[in-house]
Amino acid sequence: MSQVVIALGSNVGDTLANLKEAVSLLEKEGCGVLKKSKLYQTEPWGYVDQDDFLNGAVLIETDTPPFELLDVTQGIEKTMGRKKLFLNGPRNIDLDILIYEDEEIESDRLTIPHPRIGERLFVLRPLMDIVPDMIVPGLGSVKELYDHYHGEERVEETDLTL
Ligand code: PH2
Ligand code: MG
Ligand code: MG
Repeated sequence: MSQVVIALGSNVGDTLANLKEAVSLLEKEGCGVLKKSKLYQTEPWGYVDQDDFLNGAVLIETDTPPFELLDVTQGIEKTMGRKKLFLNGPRNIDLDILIYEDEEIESDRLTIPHPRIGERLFVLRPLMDIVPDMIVPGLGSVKELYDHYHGEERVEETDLTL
């Protein structure tokens, strides 16, 4: 079994229901959910003229190898009716494989670990809830990345739960 961290985001429709549905579809696909982060209301990063996101992350264990897991996450996005809009634009569901054990993969389809983990508080903050001591291959521990973060993104803890 491999341990994998997946980031979840939504800013269209019933965002909480969307994140919950995505997690339950991951479970149906054989991913065991070991930890769930708190959920955060976050300002949109990259393209600002859109609603706030609801972001979180889960730690799962799975036997599915990285590229097949990408097929799974993209299949879930498709099942949930995600439309291809534009880069960094609004979306009802986004599932990003952030960390896959100690794998370092760079291909057109998939880059692991996610190259900008350390620059995005909407990613780092949920990771601090579930895997503060995890080493992000090539980058250091989650806690180190969090301590070095010097941006000013608005990320507010909510009392919503996955
Ligand atoms: N996802 C993006 C682009 N911008 N901003 C926030 N706050 N949260 C996201 O999940 C997010 C984003 C592209 O996937
Ligand atoms: Mg994303
Ligand atoms: Mg994505």
